[in-house]
Amino acid sequence: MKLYGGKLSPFVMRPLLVSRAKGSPVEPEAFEGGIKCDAYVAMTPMAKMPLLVDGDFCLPESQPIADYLDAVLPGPSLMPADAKAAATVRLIIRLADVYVVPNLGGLFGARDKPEGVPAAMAGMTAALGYIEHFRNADDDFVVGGSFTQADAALIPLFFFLDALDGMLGTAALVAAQPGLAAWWARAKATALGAQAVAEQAEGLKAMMGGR
Ligand SMILES: N[C@@H](CCC(=O)N[C@@H](CS)C(=O)NCC(=O)O)C(=O)O
Repeated sequence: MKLYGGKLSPFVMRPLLVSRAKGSPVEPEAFEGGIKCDAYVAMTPMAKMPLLVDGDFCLPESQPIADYLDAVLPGPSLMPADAKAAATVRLIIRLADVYVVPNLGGLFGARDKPEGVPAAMAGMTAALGYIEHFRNADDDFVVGGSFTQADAALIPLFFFLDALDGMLGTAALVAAQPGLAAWWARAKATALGAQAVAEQAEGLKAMMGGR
């Protein structure tokens, strides 16, 4: 199985975290020729990372890849057995993709498009509030007492809220949600979380060095 992409991308880190949490890491690699080359676009016309290739099966999009890896790799399932808890995991991932991700894009693009920052900050404030609303603030992990698909989705997104803090004060947005703030402090102190944060930081440094 090949997972294509770079570890800075929160969408690549999501399935990588799932594979690591299951004890069967599928480490990503760069696609030779890059993600805009004809061979890559032939496999995924969206020309984005990540892309999973398993034999002749090509699967794009972080969450379907994360779900596929959860299904085919050995190791514990990262979806709760309880139907309500599983639905909450799916809901939180959906809230992250629908509300957090676009606003993160707006914040990440602050250098090139500063006029978009106030709306992205307001959108991110709301998005974090939605997640805070639907999770149990006392849970050790995003949902429940063990690492799930929701942790794999949120950890690499929250990395950017820390990373952008010096420029935009984004850590305060997390601090305003006490349950999420406590989860994030715990998550990045775990071995899986700390490794992801360190690898994304390295990727960000390399990207900034190239600008
Ligand atoms: N919805 C996609 C988003 C993937 C995505 O936007 N990937 C970015 C990297 S963070 C990318 O490949 N960007 C390159 C481009 O858009 O040209 C997913 O969840 O996998």
